[in-house]
Amino acid sequence: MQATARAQPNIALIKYWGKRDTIRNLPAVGSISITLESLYTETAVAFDDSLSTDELFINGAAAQEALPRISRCLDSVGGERRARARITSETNFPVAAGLASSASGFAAVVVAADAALGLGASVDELATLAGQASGSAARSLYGGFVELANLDDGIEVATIREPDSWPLRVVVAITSDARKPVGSGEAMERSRESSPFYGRWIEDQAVDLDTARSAIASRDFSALAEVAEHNCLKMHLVMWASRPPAMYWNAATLACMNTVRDLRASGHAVFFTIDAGPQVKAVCLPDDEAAVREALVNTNGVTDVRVSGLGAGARRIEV
Ligand code: 2P0
Repeated sequence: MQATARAQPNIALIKYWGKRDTIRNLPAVGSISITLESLYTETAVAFDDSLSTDELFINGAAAQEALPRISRCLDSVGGERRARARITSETNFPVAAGLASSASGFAAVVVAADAALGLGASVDELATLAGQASGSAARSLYGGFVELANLDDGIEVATIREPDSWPLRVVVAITSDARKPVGSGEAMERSRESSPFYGRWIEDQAVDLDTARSAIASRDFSALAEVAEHNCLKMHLVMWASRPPAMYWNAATLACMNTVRDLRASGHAVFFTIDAGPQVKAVCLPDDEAAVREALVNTNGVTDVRVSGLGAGARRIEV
């Protein structure tokens, strides 16, 4: 009745922003991401008939606020009549600060709960359950380059390129470890309801997905760089034009974007992407990693830099 899973966050290159069904948490658009290797969440789930409520600990502290979503996610795996559970989660990076902790968190929970209950659900089934809890979590069930496609009645997630066959590197510049001012779920709904650019964002996504898929298939770094930065900036402008606006950047976020553009102008293969938080993820070729890391460490306002390759999907681990 107990199991532990490890999952890594993923970084979307073509972003998920907006929901078409808030009850089932279905995304309004498809997305393409890369699963990281060296940032991770490890989650133990222990079902225990003697517990009267679920209990959640994140990095050693009781996390009451996050419990209702985790409990609903466990219900979706084990049914509402399941035993209550003690969930213990450890991450090696800041939580809820735009580093996709909900993606690795929910991916780890569904894998650990399925294993603890001995259910043997398929990876596809677990991705759907993780996606109901948090849209981006569905992608962390898979490794390498991952596409989440919208079906008429759900989602389909798959690895479209293995990590070893195009080993990009990601340099994450951390500019703040404060919790985000507004959760991404709420900010997405604001965008849908009030951003004048939302309709255009949804319409254009298929073209960006096609461009990125081709660039990944042919390992065309500059084509991927161009479409990923464009898609990222477009998503943020949808948020900025919402009422009230959702703005996740700080001054250091902009400084990092300039650092990345300067690096590219001087011949380095690197592009940036930014999610619902102020951190900047610089994606580069292995030969450019040292220069990118050095430049970001020396950018004003950067408090920490983490480097990662591309990694595997969520899986059970023995502890
Ligand atoms: C993404 N983000 O594709 C986009 C880009 C943030 C910006 O998915 O409401 O935590 O739980 O389904 O997955 C963050 O939102 O949203 C996210 P919910 P989630 O990675």
